[in-house]
Amino acid sequence: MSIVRSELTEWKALEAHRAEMDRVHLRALFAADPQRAEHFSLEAAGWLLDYSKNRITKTTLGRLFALARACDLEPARDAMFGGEHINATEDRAVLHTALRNRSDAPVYTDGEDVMPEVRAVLEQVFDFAERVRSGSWKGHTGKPVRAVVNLGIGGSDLGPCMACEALKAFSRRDISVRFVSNVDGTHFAEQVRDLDPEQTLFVVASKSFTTQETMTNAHSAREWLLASLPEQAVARHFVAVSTNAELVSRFGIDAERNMFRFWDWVGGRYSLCSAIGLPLVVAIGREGFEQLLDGFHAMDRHFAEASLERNLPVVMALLGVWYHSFLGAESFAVLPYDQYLHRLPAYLQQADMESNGKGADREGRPVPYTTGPVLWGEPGTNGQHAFYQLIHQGTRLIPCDFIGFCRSHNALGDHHAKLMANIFAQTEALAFGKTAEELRAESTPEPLVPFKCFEGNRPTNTLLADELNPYSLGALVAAYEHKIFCQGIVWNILSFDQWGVQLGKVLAGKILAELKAAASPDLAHDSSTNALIRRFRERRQG
Ligand code: G6Q
Repeated sequence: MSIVRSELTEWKALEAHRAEMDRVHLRALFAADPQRAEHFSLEAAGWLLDYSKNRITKTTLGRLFALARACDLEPARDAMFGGEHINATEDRAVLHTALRNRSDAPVYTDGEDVMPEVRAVLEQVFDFAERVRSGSWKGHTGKPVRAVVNLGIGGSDLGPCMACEALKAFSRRDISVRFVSNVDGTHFAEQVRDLDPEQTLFVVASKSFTTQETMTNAHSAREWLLASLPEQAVARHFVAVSTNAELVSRFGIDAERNMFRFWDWVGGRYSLCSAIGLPLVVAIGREGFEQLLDGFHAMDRHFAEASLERNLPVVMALLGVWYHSFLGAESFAVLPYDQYLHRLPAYLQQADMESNGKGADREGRPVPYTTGPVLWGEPGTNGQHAFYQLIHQGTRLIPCDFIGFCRSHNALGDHHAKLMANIFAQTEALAFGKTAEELRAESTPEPLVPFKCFEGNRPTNTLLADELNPYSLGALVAAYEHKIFCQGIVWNILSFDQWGVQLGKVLAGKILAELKAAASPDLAHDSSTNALIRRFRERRQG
């Protein structure tokens, strides 16, 4: 049995340090070191991370790096890149980094180089997407595709959906790429209501090809298509991204030619660079997708090679550990100041919360400290007029990542300068606040002083890149992926399984049968669940 993390000397050193840092304000830290921004910034793969507005000193960082080393972070990182079965409960390797390996180096797992297959599937995806983009892929009646509808959920939806939104400026506008994930029929109905079946291509994206939501939507899509086209049309209007060739064929899709494979060592929430990215390739083309892979790869190499002290994902991870495990922060906000990134918080919510929302350590013991935070966020500046109040003056500590770009794709008047003025102003206000003395100096009426005071000392990171493009998006997502990995290592949890998703699925199957039963079923749930099921059965006819 390994030592519980919170028993490590390095962990205890940080606990002791917390007491010292309790009294330290960012105002004092900045006043004491005029070069603080320089001392607490680093750059990787086109991104600047300014982490100077955090409640840290060199001592804090030194102790965090010591903790990371005590947790064997570097060997753990090498084990992931090296194809070891680090997803222990599913006995699998975790090799999303192979999907964007742009070097000639082989990547081995179980004695086999996965790169030839990775490259072959990528070529198959590029070739197919190009046929859709050029119009040479025709629907059943000979018309080109004008809409691609991805049917998938979770990891088979959030990545390509987020990236298609993020990279709209690089996308073909004459082919509409849409996403249907929810089992709520409204989602499907609203996404297809203005589409022409003759010009619509469905991508059934499901690693297992058994997921209830996706298969329900796939069957509804089939019915929708066959309402106006004959059975043979399925082969021209459906393709699949899956690992399950048998079920794909049974659905009527030619698994030989129109199924795009991936592998069990690609976790759903880490699958954007696999064939799951197909709708994105249709949108931005081969060149754009390759630039995305380049960005991912550049951050992967940085993470694999840089020292912990100069390693952007490692620093982001350890700052999170500091706030969540030592300073009591329960949540973490991601605030992109770019409208194109409006789905990024939802995407990262899955990446982070499904990975590190775990309560058992690697040896199955309950962890005596808190693990992954609640991740949330909205694009700026909308959030400023909604929830920022609580971040500024509420009683909770909420570390935030502010994400921005020096250039805009839509340079209308002074919009972009205004947007960026807001991002910089927010991190400044959060760090430095406004004191009672400053308010009095401005002749604020005394009764209002307590309400207008901003304590400040609210920690933020600023992530700044020149432009939102496929490369910078890839590098950003990779940074968060590796951040999550590092935190999982420090917290000694298994970041790559998701057993917590299972229970609800099993119970929903049982209740579905009860909802559909013709005669009143014998219900053996708790009194609340029984009553809700009865009420729904009684009232659903309106
Ligand atoms: C992600 C999870 C989960 C998964 C979905 C869809 O890491 O495993 O979100 O991606 O449940 O699964 P399928 O691709 O098998 O339909």
